Amino acid sequence: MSVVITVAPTGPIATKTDNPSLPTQPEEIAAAVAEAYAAGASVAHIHLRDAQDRPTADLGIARRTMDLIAERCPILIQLSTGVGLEVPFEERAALVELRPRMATLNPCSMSFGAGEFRNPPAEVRRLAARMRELGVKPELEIYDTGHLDACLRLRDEGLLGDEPMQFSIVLGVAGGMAATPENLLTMVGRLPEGAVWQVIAIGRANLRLTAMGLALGGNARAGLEDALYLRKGELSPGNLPLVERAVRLARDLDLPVATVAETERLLGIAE
Ligand code: KMH
Ligand code: ZN
Repeated sequence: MSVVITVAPTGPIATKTDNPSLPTQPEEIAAAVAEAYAAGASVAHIHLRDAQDRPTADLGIARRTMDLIAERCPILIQLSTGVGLEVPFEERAALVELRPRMATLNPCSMSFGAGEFRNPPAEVRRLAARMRELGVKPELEIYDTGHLDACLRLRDEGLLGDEPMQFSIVLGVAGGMAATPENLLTMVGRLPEGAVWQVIAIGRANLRLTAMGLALGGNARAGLEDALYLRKGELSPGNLPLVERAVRLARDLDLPVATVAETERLLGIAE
């Protein structure tokens, strides 16, 4: 079975002060994604920033970024509807109207570092239903065991569209599960039959838990959204070294890296 590599070039929190190589503007993000595609990534998880580098759900910026990426490579675009903690849910949800191939769906509210990540149940259900209508595949972001149960309820209500369910097991956000091997094993053991999944391990545990995820049959995500450092004390000089490392890990485990067409088939989104 091939492994899907997702690049996550920019998240909602870090700034160029944290890592000067962080791409924030549409051209920078598109360039980083194109390099990651050439290295083996078949999915790009996209957060947007405004001209002041603040997280935004501005539809013009999103459209321009999607266009710039599409001009450069055929990678599958997954827009983040997480966007940023200060952005209202309705603005975040409107991003799916651009019909990216995929978008994230965060099922529950939670503390998130020093802030609050608001995902009220009624709004989550509305967004899930709209994504199903538009044919936008959800990537379900689960930061705790109860988040998985919330996703199973959405599935049981028929709100998630076609199988397979696609999960990101997020470990290491202050407010969610800690980034430990035990937590990863617990979550993987509870996933429904046939689910597609990857680990998002934030910060220092990123490399080890990404490797563990691959060994357990998961996909992998790499990029500055999840890890600003290549190793202790060494800032990553861009997204490419992180993506190349994930590709290398997969190949060293004798796991072929999925092309875009293979990824579409694995996720059930072939056109
Ligand atoms: N930033 C990660 C902790 C999203 O964008 O919707 C989770 C994430 C969620 O990638
Ligand atoms: Zn994200």
